[in-house]
Amino acid sequence: MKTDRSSELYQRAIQVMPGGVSSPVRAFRGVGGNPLFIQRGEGPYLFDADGNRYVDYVMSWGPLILGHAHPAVVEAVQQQVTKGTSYGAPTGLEIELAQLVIDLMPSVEMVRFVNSGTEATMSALRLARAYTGRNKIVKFEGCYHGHADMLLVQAGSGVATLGLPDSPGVPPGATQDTLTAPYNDLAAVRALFEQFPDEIAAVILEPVAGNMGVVPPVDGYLQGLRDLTTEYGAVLLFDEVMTGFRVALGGAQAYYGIMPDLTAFGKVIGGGLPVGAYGGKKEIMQHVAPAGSMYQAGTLSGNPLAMAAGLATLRTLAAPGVFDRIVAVATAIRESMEQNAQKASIPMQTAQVGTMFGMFFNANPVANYADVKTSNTEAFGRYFHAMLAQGVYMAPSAFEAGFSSLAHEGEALDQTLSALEMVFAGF
Ligand code: KE4
Repeated sequence: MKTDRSSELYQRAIQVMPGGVSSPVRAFRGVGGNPLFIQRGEGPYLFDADGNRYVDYVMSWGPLILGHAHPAVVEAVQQQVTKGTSYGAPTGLEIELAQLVIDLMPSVEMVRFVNSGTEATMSALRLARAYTGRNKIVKFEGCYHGHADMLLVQAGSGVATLGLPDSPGVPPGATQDTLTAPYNDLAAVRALFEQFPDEIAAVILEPVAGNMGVVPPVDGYLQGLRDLTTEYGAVLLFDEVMTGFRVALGGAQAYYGIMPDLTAFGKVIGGGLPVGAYGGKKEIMQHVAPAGSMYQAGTLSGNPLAMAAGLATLRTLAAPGVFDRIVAVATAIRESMEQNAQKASIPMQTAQVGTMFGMFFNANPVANYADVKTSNTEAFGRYFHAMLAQGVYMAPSAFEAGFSSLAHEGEALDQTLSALEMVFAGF
């Protein structure tokens, strides 16, 4: 691929933006080389500044479950923008999207909109602390919940990709109440509750971990966390920013049949525009200002453009048969990875839950962050660039997930399966 224009843009970008990007994981640090600069997206494709076309499985890190520039989303945003971009006052659009989230998500009775997944988890944890009157929180090694100070502890995603020992600038006071445990280890969580029986406000987790690669919960794990948090009076908080509307239409809570007390949302809920949300039991949500006294606010929260994009996305996604078609794409890719790796005797673990998928260059099963770190990230870098050379854009990090969309059926999927066959045969 000729990428001279991307290289020129990168040289300019690093002069005016740290690392030349607006978010670290976009910088290719985990796979080597410089990032491609994108001019447009269309259906399953990204087109870079040099005019190269790629089948895209990053999908803006999850939001674009219908593909790039889906007509329903474009139409909704075009209609809305002619009425202005933001009012700073309530709109009917927020009611409609809140009701749709409540209809789709089994545990959610009330919703507050924010502008990102970070805001959603940060606000939901403040609410859990306000509701319980407790300060400690439990998170899991390798899970990433956005960049709020208290959560930048043994985090996944870009923190893992860059191999950061957590982050400078986070004062000890911000993380002194953040307890961590290995993912998929119930005994470790029980031990924390036995050590701090009436101090833990919430347990927050990705119900399917997607920021250390894809690591599903082992049987009984989510139910065990539900039982422990109920026993000790702590809030069970599902961070469904990535899994929401993606592992199932009703998220991981529908897929596994576990009811959290609070849920954080992002990504798909905004259809590619900046939307986050948190929601759950009315009894808890009523503590949020101005109904209650737990303060949280946002100039652009519930923005009408973003609401319109989210509504168009979820309504299209909820139509009969649509979600299953998107799952079928992810299944075809995961199966192809397994078959081609086996044919080429490449040690590989794959994972897939609904429309998100991942793989590790690892001969052994992967159930937590310590296992993930025994994977071959050098091989992942070679795989990433070999796929890119075949015109397939996977996540530029071994600690991320792949995302299928409604647009990937047909030619784009065929190109992907051929690329996987070629790359693994020549690995
Ligand atoms: P945002 O603040 O980036 O909208 O959401 C934070 C977040 C919270 N919870 C989960 C489970 C998430 O996956 C994320 C964001 N994910 C990363 C990468 N998987 C977004 C990409 C980026 O950081 O640029």
